[in-house]
Parts: sequence; C-alpha cells; structure tokens
Amino acid sequence: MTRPASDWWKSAVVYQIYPRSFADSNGDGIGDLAGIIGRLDYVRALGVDVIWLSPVYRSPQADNGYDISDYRAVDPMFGTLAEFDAFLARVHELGMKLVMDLVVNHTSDQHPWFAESRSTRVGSKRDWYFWRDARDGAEPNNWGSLFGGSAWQWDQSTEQYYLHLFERRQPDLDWTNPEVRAAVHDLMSWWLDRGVDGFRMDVINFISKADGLPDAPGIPGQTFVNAIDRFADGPHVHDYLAEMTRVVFADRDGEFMTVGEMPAVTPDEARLYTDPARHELNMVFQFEHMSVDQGADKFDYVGLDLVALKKSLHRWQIALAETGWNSLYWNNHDQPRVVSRFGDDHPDYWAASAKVLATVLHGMRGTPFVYQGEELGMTNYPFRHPWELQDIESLNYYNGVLEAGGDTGAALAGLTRMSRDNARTPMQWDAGPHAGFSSSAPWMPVNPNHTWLNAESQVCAADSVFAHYQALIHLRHRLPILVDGDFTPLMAEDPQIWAYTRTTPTAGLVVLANCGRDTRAVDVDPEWTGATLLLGNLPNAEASITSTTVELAPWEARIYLARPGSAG
Ligand code: TEU
Ligand code: CA
Repeated sequence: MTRPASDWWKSAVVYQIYPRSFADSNGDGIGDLAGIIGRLDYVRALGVDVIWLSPVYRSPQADNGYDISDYRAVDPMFGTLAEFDAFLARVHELGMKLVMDLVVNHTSDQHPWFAESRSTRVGSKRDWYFWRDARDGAEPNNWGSLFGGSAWQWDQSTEQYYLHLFERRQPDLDWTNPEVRAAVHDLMSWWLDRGVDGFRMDVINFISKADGLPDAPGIPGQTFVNAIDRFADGPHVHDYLAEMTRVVFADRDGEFMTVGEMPAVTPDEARLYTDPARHELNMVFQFEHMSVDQGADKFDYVGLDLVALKKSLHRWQIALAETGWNSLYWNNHDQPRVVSRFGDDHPDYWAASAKVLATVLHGMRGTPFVYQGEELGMTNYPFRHPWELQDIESLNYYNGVLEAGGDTGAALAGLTRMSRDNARTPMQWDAGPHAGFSSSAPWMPVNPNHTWLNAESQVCAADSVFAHYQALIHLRHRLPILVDGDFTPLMAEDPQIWAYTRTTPTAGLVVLANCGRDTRAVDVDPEWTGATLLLGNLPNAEASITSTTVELAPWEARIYLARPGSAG
C-alpha cells in the first residue's frame, strides 16, 4: 500500500525532549541546547523520526518555560538562537524532523503584550487578555485554576481581574480577538520560515472559552470549582484551528506535523479535530487513560485497574478507526514514569514490565511518542521531603493541604506517586557523578538508581529496554500493518492479560502480554496457529504458535505475525 506523502507522520515515532532535564553542557546544572546537540546521535540511534522539543523560548520559568515572555527568542538558560539553528540543522542532517512546543493559550505575565494590556484599561492591547470587573466585590466567576485557587487575579492599578486557567503568571489570551489570532499565526510562520517541521500545541482545546464566561456548576458554598467544561472544546475552537491551518500551512510546501494537547477531550471531539477533511490537526493528545488510577484529584492514587486502562485505550482505537488519528503515549513531562505507574518497578520485573508496556502501546494504531528516559525504563523518584519537589503544581498542592490543616503525609505520598516532578529528574546517561547529565549538581536530584539504570549500560546490550524500543520502532517502519491494520481487542475483561490483533485482508498480527507476576496460559483462536514470532521481551519464547494455548511468563509480551509474506 502506498501512502500519500502528506501522511508521513502516520508511520513516524516521536521522541520528546524536556530541555531542562536532558543534558547540561556548561555545568550550571540545567540542560541546554548545546547539551542536546551533543546527544543527538543517541536519539538517532533509537530510530525515531521526529523530535518534539519542550519550550526553549525566553521565559521567567514560572512553569518551566510554559510561560513565554518572547516567542521569537531562546532563553539564555538554554542557549542562543544561533545554537538553536545549529541544533535544527543537525536534526535535519540526521534525517529527523523537529516539532516545536506552541504555548499560546496563555503567555507569561512578563510578555510585552501583557505588560501593555495591564498598563491601562483603554490601551490597544487591553482586549488581548480577559479583563473583568469584580462581581459583588469578588472574582468575576467561580472558575478554579488548574494549579489551585481562583482562576482570577486582581490587578490593583487598573482595578480589574484577569483570567489565568493555570498559574497567575500565565494570563490567558483572548482568542475572540482577531489581532491575537494573527499574532499567533505570525509567530508560527516565523518558526516555520526558520525550518521547523510543525508544532505540539499546548492545551489548544482551551483557547475558546464559553461565551460570557458563565459560572461552572458547583456545590453551594464551594468557592472555586473545576470549570473545565467551560473552556475545553469551546464554541469557536474548531474555527480557530481551521483558520490557523489555512493561514499558516496552506501555501507552504513541506512535510509538517501538528498535535494538539487536549485535556478532557472526548473521542467525538477528537474525531472532528483530526478528520483530514476538516484541516485542523493531524492528531491530539487525549488524557482519558491518564486518569484511570486517580480518585478525587490527580494526587489521590487509587491503584491501577488494568481492565479500565485497556478499555479506555481500546475505546479510542475504535473511535478513531475510520476517521481521524490517535497519538499513543504513556509518558511526557507532566506524568509520573510509566514503569512505576502501570508496570512493576521491583528490580526483578522492572525491565520486563517496561518492555511489556512499550509493546502493547507501540502495537496499537496511531503515532507513538517516547518521552526521554522512557526508552531506558526510567522510574519514579523516591521523594521523601516536600523540599525535594520543584514543580509549581506540586508545591501549590502541598502548601494547600498544609494551610488547610490536612494530612501532609498523605499529600506527599500522593505527590511521590503522581507528581510531574517524577518526569523531570535528570536523564540518566551513565553511572558516574550526576548520571553524566551535568558536571555539577543538577536543578533536580538524580535518581539514585542511575548507578545501574542508565543509557551507557543499555545502548550496546541486546536485551536492554532501549534495544526493545529500538526494535518496536524498527517494526513500525517496516510493517505497514502496524500503521494501517484494523484493531480488535481480545480478552477485554481479563485483569492481567493485554491482548489484541491487528489485521488487514492479507495479514495479521497478534499482540499478547502478561501484565502481572503469575505465569498465565492464554487461549488463542486456531486461525493463529503457525503465526511466527516477530518480537518478544524474554528469552526462549516459542518461535511460532503451535497450539491454541500460549503460555506467558510473568511480564512477558510477544508479537506474532500470520501470513508474513504479505505483511500489510
Ligand atoms: O499541560 C496541560 C495540563 O492540563 C496538564 O497536563 C497539566 O500538566 C496538569 O496535569 C494539570 O493538573 C500543559 C503542559 O504540558 C504543562 O507542562 C503546563 O504546565 C500547562 O499546559 C500550562 O502551560
Ligand atoms: Ca546548562
């Protein structure tokens, strides 16, 4: 099957780099562009097609670069624009593409646009942001910030409130204003002219708020409520994205990729965003599978229900089967490490379970994303004290519990499991001081397990987690059935076995995985007899399916291929 060149991203694998934590070249303890350049051969060796670079723009770093004060500059902490150009050139030389992070739901409060907006009620940029009068001497509505407290901040000098869905230093842009949209289109074009290959768009389904900013339903007496329904997938968001595509991409030659980050997005909305006929986005990041182990809030860890996790991802596979396209991810800079979360980070099962999770994700239909260190099976950090946490969301949560006189021990336990800090400890390059990340103490502590869990020990080992990721990425490039094949779940109610098939009229793959510590026998349909082993994560797997029962060792995964002569 030949695929149109414009669909190249359907068979691509993306690697996310979080620059603060990847590689530090100048010994200030913070990762930087020169550090990344020095490690690009490693990324190339993994076999990925695209790098997504988390923000390196000029920023006061209130939210680690997701608060941008100049969209056309590199923060000195990360390097210079010249170093960025050298980095981009090297990425292209190595045959990869670069996708930039586009953070335009909000800016930093230090952005000149906001400085002008806040300076006077009658200025030309006042209506670039949401300014509202007090209501009965208090906030204009009951929306809560996603980082805690109210979503409104009082400005003393002009005596109005401004809206910030995230931290108070991240004021929301008002996209109903065509000048705002044009300014965003301009900065996107500026980066595309520089040679970048697309964008990962931060909380892009939040850019259209409900008209009139109405209160969200809350419990009487509750001050600030989670108002996500008032700004996720709002009334004009599809128009804004279609307009963006038209203005920014329509007259441009090249192979681009766009992915929209979309908390709370539903499958029906995602199908609209990614329907190629609508020219909005190539794919979205949905969050449903990231909440299956959360209770009352994201730090209320309730344990993994594997059936719920499978059903969630399977539902998305089926929802976007005919129209639209999925992204596939376990990790990013906002999520705890998957081997600690959905796998088993006990030393006996750590490597096997990291490979099982990789196998079931990369076997599905969609574009897989790998977050730095995931390809090594990096684990959560053993946080013991609140002062080890760095993230604004973590700190706000902990301090909120402290001020309310709540159970800080439970709060710290929840943060240790679920906080974003887990994703942000330094990349573990080797067993040496600071894990080879920096020549001096890094901005976040290095995981003590770097003495045995590191890149140097894995890149040349044939049975490493890294080698398994390499093999999965290679398979995606080699077998069109992994890209196009229909997805059918098997044993959906089984609490330990994760199994499904991928089929085309002429070939079939069956993915079988044991997500637990007990050996399990799996019944397979007789039609799979004779299928041959493509990839397994443990030694001594049967080279083909010889009966209707396949026995899987603890945390074992295998991919079998039927009718290999016509794989796709
Ligand atoms: O995150 C958006 C988001 O809603 C969550 O993923 C967030 O990390 C958290 O779970 C809220 O409880 C994006 C970025 O990925 C994140 O790093 C930024 O902090 C956020 O937007 C604001 O720009
Ligand atoms: Ca540095």
